Amino acid sequence: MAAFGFTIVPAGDTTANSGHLHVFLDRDVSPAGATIPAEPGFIVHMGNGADSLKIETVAPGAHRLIGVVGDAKHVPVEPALVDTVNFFVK
Ligand SMILES: [Cu+2]
Repeated sequence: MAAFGFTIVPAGDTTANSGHLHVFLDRDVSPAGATIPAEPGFIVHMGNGADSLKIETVAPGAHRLIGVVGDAKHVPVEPALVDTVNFFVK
């Protein structure tokens, strides 16, 4: 994932216009204004400031992956920075 006009930083960093990435795999995005939950393999906090993630436990079939930027406290930034990819695993 890439961000433009926004800086990807580790969780806890309160620099303006920054945040860290979250991945929702086959899960709906959690409500705006609320802390993003964690669910291993399905809702992942990339709290180390990474911009890529490897998930090796995805079952064959159709999937939806949603990337969400959260702030230092794991709450989605506003306005929301979200993107969705649908993909198929053979
Ligand atoms: Cu987080």
